Amino acid sequence: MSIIIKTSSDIKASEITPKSVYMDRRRFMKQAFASSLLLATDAMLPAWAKRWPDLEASQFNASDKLTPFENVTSYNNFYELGTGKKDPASNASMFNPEPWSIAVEGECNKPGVFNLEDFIKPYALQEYIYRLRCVEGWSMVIPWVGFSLADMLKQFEPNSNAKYVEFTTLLDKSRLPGQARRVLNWPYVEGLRIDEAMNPLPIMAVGLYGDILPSQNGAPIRLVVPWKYGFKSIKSIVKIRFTETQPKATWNERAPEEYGFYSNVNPEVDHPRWSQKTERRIGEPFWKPKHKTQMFNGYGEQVAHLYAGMDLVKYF
Ligand SMILES: Nc1nc2c(c(=O)[nH]1)N[C@H]1C(S)=C(S)[C@@H](COP(=O)(O)O)O[C@H]1N2
Ligand SMILES: [Mo]
Repeated sequence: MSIIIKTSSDIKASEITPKSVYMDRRRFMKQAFASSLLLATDAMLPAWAKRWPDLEASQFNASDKLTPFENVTSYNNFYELGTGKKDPASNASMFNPEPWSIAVEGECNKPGVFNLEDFIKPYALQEYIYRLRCVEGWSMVIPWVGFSLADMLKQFEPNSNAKYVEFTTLLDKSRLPGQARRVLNWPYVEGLRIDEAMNPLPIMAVGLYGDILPSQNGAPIRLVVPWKYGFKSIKSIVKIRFTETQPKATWNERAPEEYGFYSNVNPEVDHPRWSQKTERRIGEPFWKPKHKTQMFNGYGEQVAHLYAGMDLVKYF
């Protein structure tokens, strides 16, 4: 198995999208964001969205070639904005992620409701280059902007009853029109065991490619859990709840025989409809060979201990 954990300084310069492209993108996106809010100027963007010219690289970065921005933002699963892969991008302008607040509830000493800016303020944002591996058999390599989920959760002082963390997406048909159709039980809910959530890998992402998250990728704030299938990385989060019992995760509830609660990337355990042995890298030409899917998406060193003694065929 190849080692994928590298710092970004180990990555060949040719493999990285040049910073100038980031910065152009950033300018473009700011304009797009501002115009979607009917704001005229850059100066009116929220303060948290202005401070990412030179992000420090995470120590867990994957060494794969980045998936182009165009693919990352036009091939999406976000059923609240439509079930087709191109729907979330074409419907993105319907979803205005301003204003935004996040409620933290449940088994903790310091619950509260926070506006997005206050919620993000305590954390140093970093760039995390993580593969997102969808259970459907495709993957992308995305330079996220975010901060450690564990650092964030600790601020709220979970108590000893906090065995799990539950995350909930915004429920609002007027902003997420896909919720008018009952393709899933809305709102979208996901969950992690508390020790998984406290691992240093998962992040709360507020951006990609050096800028704020486009709506289709889960604006303004989402989870990214790099050793699990994509559907665990819940988008557009409005509620975080510490619970004693296992959260009723949307896809797990919908079809438990297809989508397990754990959903760790595992090439040995196939989904009933899709092999998990290989993955098609979005944005690569069709004639390029598929990539071998790695156990825990390559992060075994960081996370295998969480499942010591567990039957990963039963607890898939
Ligand atoms: N709220 C919400 N979160 C979601 C989804 C969704 O439909 N709704 N789709 C999931 C799935 S199946 C995947 S593969 C990833 C896709 O993230 P991306 O579009 O940023 O690549 O988001 C996940 N998070
Ligand atoms: Mo997915």
